[in-house]
Amino acid sequence: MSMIFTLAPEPEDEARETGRLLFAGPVDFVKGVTSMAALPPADRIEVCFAGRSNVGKSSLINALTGRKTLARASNTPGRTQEINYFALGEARYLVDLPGYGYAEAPVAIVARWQALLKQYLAGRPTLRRAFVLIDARHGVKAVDQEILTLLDRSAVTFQIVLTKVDKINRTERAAVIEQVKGALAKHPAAYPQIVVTSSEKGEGIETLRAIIATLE
Ligand SMILES: Nc1nc2c(ncn2[C@@H]2O[C@H](COP(=O)(O)OP(=O)(O)OP(=O)(O)O)[C@@H](O)[C@H]2O)c(=O)[nH]1
Ligand SMILES: [Mg+2]
Repeated sequence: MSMIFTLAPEPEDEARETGRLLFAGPVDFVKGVTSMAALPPADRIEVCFAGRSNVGKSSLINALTGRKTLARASNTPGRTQEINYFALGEARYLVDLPGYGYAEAPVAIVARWQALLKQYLAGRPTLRRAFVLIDARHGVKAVDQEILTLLDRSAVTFQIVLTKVDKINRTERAAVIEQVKGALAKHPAAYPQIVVTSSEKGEGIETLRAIIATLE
């Protein structure tokens, strides 16, 4: 079977409004978790944000929720060192994950984060969709492919979100979209729509809000 990958369309008015309302409501930090045993009860749908260190996971959560400092974002790679749970209204969790592919932190610490990240991605029954963020300047790398393969094996649907598109021009944008489409071809767990975003300029944010708000 060959999959057709496209860009996520602009949301319909109704979905856009559902997304706007959900994200304009309460969003609360629940807890930071460093072991699977400490995860909150699996009692509602959750979506997570995975990606290489510094790709913009925490910034995207802040842009979605319109709160500048809800998730800790920083230019220092490895900023997010726990699995951070945010309650979005009463029926959803947003999950900010530690980055992968970060070589600078002490080896033992990186190994611990990575093990937890993999256990989480492979073993959370209520994880409804994993958003895998890809820096639009870099495209899909080998270290991303490893995570995508893990998600395939765990049968967790993942959706690619290109980040930081404000940093590239139109030609580069077209090229990276093609690269991503090619990289997704061999992944059965890939959701066929790619979301293009800029947390800085707001591009794609309403689309992503609508996607999250209308997941069932
Ligand atoms: N220009 C631009 N910069 C961005 C964007 N998103 C994030 N950044 C910057 O990229 C850097 C990393 O962002 P974070 O959101 O902390 O990245 P992260 O993926 O959470 O990083 P870790 O927690 O270390 O894995 C910060 O300096 C952000 O300001 C964007 O859309 N555009
Ligand atoms: Mg972070």
